[in-house]
Amino acid sequence: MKEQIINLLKENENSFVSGEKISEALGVTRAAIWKYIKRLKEEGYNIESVSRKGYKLTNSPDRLTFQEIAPNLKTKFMGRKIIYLESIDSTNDEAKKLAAKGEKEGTVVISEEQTMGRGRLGRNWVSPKYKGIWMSIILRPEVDPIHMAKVTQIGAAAVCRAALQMGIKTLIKWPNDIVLNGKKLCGILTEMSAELNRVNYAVIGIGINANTEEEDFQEDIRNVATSIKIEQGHDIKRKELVANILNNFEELYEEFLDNGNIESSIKVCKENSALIGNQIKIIEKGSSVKAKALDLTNEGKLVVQFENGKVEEIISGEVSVRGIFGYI
Ligand code: BT5
Repeated sequence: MKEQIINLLKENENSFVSGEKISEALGVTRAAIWKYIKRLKEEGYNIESVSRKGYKLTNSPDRLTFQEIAPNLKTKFMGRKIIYLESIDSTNDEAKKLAAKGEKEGTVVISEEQTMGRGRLGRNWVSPKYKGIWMSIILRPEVDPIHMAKVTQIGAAAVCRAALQMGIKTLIKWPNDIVLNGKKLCGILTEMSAELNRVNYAVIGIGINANTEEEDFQEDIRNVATSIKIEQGHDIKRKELVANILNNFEELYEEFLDNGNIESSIKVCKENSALIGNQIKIIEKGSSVKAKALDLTNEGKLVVQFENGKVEEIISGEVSVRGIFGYI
C-alpha cells in the first residue's frame, strides 16, 4: 500500500493530492493513509500535508527501492523486480537462495547494508548502511558453463559505462575491479550453480562505494579503497547509478546470450583498462610473478608477457593483479 501511495503522489509530484482521492483510488480509509504517509516521511520522503488540500510530494530519498530506481530504468527484464532489503548478510547469498528456489532471470537483490559482504576467496567486503550499492543480479543464461567467467567482464563494462554517463571516468582493473583515481571503487563477484553442460543459475554481485566516507574503511584498506564521494567531494544519486548499470548490463548481457559473445564488453574493458601497457604483478596462491599486461582476448583472458619474454593468456580464476609499486 505504501508503494501505491508513493506512486500516486509521484504521478502528481509537486501538486496536492487530496486524501479523498487517494482513499477512493486505493480503497483505504483516510486514517490509514495518514499512517502510511507518516511512515513514508520516516523513510525520508518529503511530503507536505495541508488540511483540505491533501498531500504533496516534494522530494524523494535516495533509497534503492524499485519505485525510486524505475523512473530511470529502460530495461526489458533486468531489475524489473527488485528485492529491497534494509540489511542482509550478503546479497549474493540471498540471490543464490532465491535462484535455487526458481526466482526468474533479471531479479535484483539490493540491500542498504551487508553484515557479511563477501569478496572472492572468502575475503571480506565492507558494506556500510545507505552509503554504497550492494546488489546481486540473478541470471539464467542458456550458454555453456565455460563462458561464465565472462559475466564479470560484462558487469565491469556495464559499471564503467554507467559511471561515465554520470561524468565519472573510471578504469577497469581486470578481472573484477573498477578503479577511480588509482583506488578500488567497485568489486564484482560472479558465482554460479551448473552441471557439466548447463548453467542452472548464476549471480553477479556488484559492490560500489558510492557515498562511502574514509572513516568507513578500516585502516588496512584505506590506501587502496575509495568512493565517488571521497573523490568528488559530494554525494551522488545511487538510484540513478543503479538504473544506469542495469540498462547497460542488459544490453551487454543480451549480446552474451548469443553463444557467449562479449565483443562489446571487451571493447569497453580494453578502452578503459587500468592494466594494458603497464608492468604488473600476478598473484596466485600467495606467489607473485612480474609481467607486462599486453591485451585482453575476446574471451576475456588477459594477455601478458613475462620477464623471460614468454607471452601467455591468463584466465581470471583465482588470480589477483597489482601494479609494480602499488594497487595499480
Ligand atoms: C571483490 O573481491 O572485489 C568482490 C566484491 C563483491 C562485493 C559485492 S557487494 C554485493 C555482493 N554481495 C556480496 O557479498 N558480495 C558482492 P576481491 O577481489 O576478493 O576483493 C576483496 C578485497 O577488497 C578485500 O580483501 C579488501 O582488501 C578490499 N575491500 C573490502 N571491502 C572493500 C570496499 N568496500 N571497497 C574497496 N575495497 C574493499
